[in-house]
Amino acid sequence: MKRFVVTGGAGFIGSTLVKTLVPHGSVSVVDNLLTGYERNIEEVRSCIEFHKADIRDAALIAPLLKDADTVFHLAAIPSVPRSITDPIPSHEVNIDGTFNVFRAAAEGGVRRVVYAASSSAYGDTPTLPKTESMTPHPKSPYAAQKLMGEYYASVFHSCFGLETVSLRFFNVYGPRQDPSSPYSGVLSVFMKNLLAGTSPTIFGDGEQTRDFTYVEDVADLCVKAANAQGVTGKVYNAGNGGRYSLNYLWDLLQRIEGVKIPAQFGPPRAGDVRDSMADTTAAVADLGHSPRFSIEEGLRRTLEWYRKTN
Ligand code: UD2
Repeated sequence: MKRFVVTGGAGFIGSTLVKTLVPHGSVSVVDNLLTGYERNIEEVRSCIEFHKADIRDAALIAPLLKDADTVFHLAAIPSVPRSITDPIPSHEVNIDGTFNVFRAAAEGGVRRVVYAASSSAYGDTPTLPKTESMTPHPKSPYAAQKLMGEYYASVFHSCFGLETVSLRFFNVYGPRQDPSSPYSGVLSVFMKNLLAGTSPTIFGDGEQTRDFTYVEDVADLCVKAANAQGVTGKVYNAGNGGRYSLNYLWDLLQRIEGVKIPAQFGPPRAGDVRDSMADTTAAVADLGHSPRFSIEEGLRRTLEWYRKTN
């Protein structure tokens, strides 16, 4: 039986991946519960191992990763604004912690590491869609940290023979995304406002666009990246290949719910990228990426989940 380790497995994306992996092998979750919750993995708790551990602690995590078939490295302190207001923890987790994970994997005989990189690496390069061959232009500490993780993935492959694949996640949304922090992803905040009948605050004019990707499509792609041949040391976009503005999505959500709640507008956020959209050609060709969820379907499922759990 294959053994999988998911760092950040109690988080929003990680917990979805854990559920996807459970039928395929034994799954260990490594999470410090900083932004994750045990309730996210409650459904599968009896068939997984859970380790409350911080990836900044190299000695603690090394034995947990040892001899795994695949380590999915999703543990991170996400958020562009959080990395600006509080840059030290995000640096320590996203760079030092990531180094610890690659090192533990290389020394512990792990076959492959799938690394959760970020579309933020592209920055504001004017060309759309973003292709993996473009020169990165990180605009925030978070973007720089996630890019450094890609470089480490590539170097651990070339220097230490560790199989690695980096997936640049593009604005993932879906059930279990936590809307309660000032750094929460925008769609989770929109859902919370919609159900409470309150106005969201849109930073800037709302015409910025994102390639919103449903969480199950991302989890499926992680599994494909673990198994694909001829892809190690490489970086792939894990997006949908579309883009929607915040104004459009807030309108769409109001139409789905049959309500009218005007948004409020605030100043643009430091470090924000204007437009983001993935070229998925390489992920489709090399990894077999085939996203299943349209934005309407993804939003409906997500909204249903927030309604049920409210
Ligand atoms: C970045 C990355 C994404 C992922 C994520 C992790 C880009 C293009 N994307 O997402 O791939 O790594 O970081 O955190 O860099 N906003 C509002 N109101 C709110 C909250 C957000 O208007 O209440 C705006 C925000 O200013 C931004 C957009 O919504 O323009 C998306 O923000 P986000 O925090 O959901 O995600 P983003 O794009 O920083």
